[in-house]
Amino acid sequence: MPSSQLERARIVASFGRQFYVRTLDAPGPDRVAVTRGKRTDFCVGDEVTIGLIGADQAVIESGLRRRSELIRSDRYNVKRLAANVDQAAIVIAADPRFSEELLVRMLLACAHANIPALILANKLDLTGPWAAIAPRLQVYRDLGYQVIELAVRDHPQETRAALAPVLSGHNTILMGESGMGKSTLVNTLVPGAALATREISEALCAGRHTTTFSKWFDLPPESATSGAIVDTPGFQTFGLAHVSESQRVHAMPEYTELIGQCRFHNCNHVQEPGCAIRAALENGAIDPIRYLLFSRLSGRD
Ligand SMILES: Nc1nc2c(ncn2[C@@H]2O[C@H](COP(=O)(O)OP(=O)(O)OP(=O)(O)O)[C@@H](O)[C@H]2O)c(=O)[nH]1
Ligand SMILES: [Mg+2]
Ligand SMILES: [Zn+2]
Repeated sequence: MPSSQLERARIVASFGRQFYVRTLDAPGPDRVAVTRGKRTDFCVGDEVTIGLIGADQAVIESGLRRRSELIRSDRYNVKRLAANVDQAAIVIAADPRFSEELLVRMLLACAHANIPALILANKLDLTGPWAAIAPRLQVYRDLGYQVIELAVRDHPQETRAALAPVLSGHNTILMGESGMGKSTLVNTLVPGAALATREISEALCAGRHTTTFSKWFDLPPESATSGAIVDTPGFQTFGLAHVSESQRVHAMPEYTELIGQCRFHNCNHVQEPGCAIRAALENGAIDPIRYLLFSRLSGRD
């Protein structure tokens, strides 16, 4: 059944083999969409052409070229988190205490995808646990990452004001572990986001409480002059099978200027004599926790 008229659309939610699409050129209702054949490698943010079916359904005919693609992967699977985002905001918090290993992994994935990352440190109101993470935040600031401190739940106004300059004009993916406050932040920035999420959950039969699928929200004028934000489900692992050893080293800002200075060109930066990275570690120029986390990343995951 070929569709008569094709329109450009964006995938604004993806759940298994089902999608929600929003037309790009002319306003219209968001539609449930299915793909033709077996193609399922679309993800939220993808721009596609669709054929309209009735008032509220669509079929995805083809995908348009991705300008960016953020993925995580293990030996067996590649999982696309979002396409066509130009910025990542990694949400962390003191309670539950964020995993710094996952933070390192997310930052490496962003660097590999050529997507600039910033860090949103949420739950500033939890002063006790916060004291324990404050020194770690400073390490990331010293490396050049922008770290923005937020108390999203209790200070929505301040949250919008703090984020407007960084979100305006960008398509930003929110990523991080479960319970850090990503959806709370989306609900603060986008009026009606919770309701829209419930509606999509029902349409796609994806009910449940925490976030189970990714969603694209266009930002309203009160939060940013333009741009979009993508809410994603929290995760417990973040595989980097698609990032080679050498790409990982290049994605560590404190390593980049030392690359090529080790005595052996195939140095693993662990025990080899004449290792420039070990030397920097020993004289305090490299943070020991990041060194340890990085050296523990196995080549396969
Ligand atoms: N104390 C405190 N709690 C917060 C803050 N922001 C969010 N929370 C709480 O943290 C919990 C988790 O928030 P969510 O927004 O659902 O977290 P999420 O990152 O979307 O989690 P997943 O969807 O599971 O990935 C909720 O109980 C929020 O009320 C904050 O600024 N301070
Ligand atoms: Mg959520
Ligand atoms: Zn070395």
